[in-house]
Amino acid sequence: SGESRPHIVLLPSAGMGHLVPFGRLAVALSSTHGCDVSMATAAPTVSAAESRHLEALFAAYPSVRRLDLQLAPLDESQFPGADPFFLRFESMRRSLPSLLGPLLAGASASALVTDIALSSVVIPVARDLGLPCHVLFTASAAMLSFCAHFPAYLDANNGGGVGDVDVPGVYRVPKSSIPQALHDPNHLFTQQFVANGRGLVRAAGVLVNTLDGLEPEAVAALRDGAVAAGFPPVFAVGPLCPVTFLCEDPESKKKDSYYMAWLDAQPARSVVYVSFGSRKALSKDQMLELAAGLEASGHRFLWVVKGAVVDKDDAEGLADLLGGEEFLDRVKSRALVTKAWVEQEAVLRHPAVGAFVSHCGWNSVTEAARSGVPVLAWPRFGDQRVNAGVVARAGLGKWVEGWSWEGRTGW
Ligand code: BUP
Repeated sequence: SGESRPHIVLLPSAGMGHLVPFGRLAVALSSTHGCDVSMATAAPTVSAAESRHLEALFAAYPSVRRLDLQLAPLDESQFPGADPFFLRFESMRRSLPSLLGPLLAGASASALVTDIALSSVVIPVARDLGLPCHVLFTASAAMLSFCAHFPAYLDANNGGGVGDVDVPGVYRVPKSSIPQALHDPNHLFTQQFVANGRGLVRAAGVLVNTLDGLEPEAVAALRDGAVAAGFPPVFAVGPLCPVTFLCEDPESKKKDSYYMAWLDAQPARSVVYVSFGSRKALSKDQMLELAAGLEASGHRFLWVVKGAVVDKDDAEGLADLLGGEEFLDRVKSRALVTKAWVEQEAVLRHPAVGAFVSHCGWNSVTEAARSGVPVLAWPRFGDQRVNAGVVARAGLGKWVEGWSWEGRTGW
């Protein structure tokens, strides 16, 4: 690479919802925009899916360099019951101030792009090192506007409980759509989220994986300072282009993408693809109820089942998760149910897929938008209800707000 190529160092946090867009940005900067690119990652990753994704990325794109972060151990007993991905955010946030200087001194970086989850600790360090620091916001612009405004809302609210939040220039985020953790000011995620929201104004710019046409109000309000005065430039860089390597479960690779072969055998637009993301598992009761609903629908379906929060802990067999072999037997002529990782973006582009029942993780929404598959939004946690609002407003699909995750038996 020539001396004049800028060298961009990327700092993703944890979880596939964060890593996937960082991988896409790395490949775009390196292959399309003529930049040298390094990505800093910490091993072992929280999930096996992340490790496989990173290995496939670095193997397929050797021009993207890997920088290893040696994180200091975190005393997890301080955070009983915390989500393992939030714990990784925290250990990165605590380690990065001392790790970044030495890491970047050897890397002759021109600029940094940090994940939003790390941004309030990375931006000040970058500033001390004289490096411009951009933030990659991996969720929607609607969520970015909420994140930028929420600290001011809390300040004005003076310790009162969190209710509906009017994001200036954007719209009202009803109390029911606010990520559950944010109702508790002492929650680890709330402390990270508020610090990151406050710190955003000091970034050199914010990249968001959306496009103006999808979220015109939020992008405009961020850019014209309605959400937060002095907000840095906002670049709607989405939907980030999927990279073309395959990152499948080794088991499914052996079977040569059995799910793509299965899709090949189905009529055009006849299959409902069902996935609720990589971060949280459904409860057993929810799974049984969903199975009953899918069966009763009479449609063909491809359902990706998750049995645990972190895939490494997901030992239970499919039949056990679904209460026995009977359901699988009854639907096998028109359904494929799998616990393995599928290449979702390729699934959504397959002509047999006609609809996507989705939790509305933001990457899933952008992939559906890119492939033109309508979404039936069934959000569960975190930013998903805000994203489902974008789906409904932008006409990407439907959100039946009355559908909850509480069942007849009150689980
Ligand atoms: Br599960 C699964 N295959 O089997 P989201 C997910 N994905 O390719 P999440 C697969 O992981 P956060 C699978 O295409 C998307 O790019 C999917 O990100 C891919 O949701 C990514 O949609 C998942 O944002 O993360 O996992 O809930 O909570 O961080 O949004």
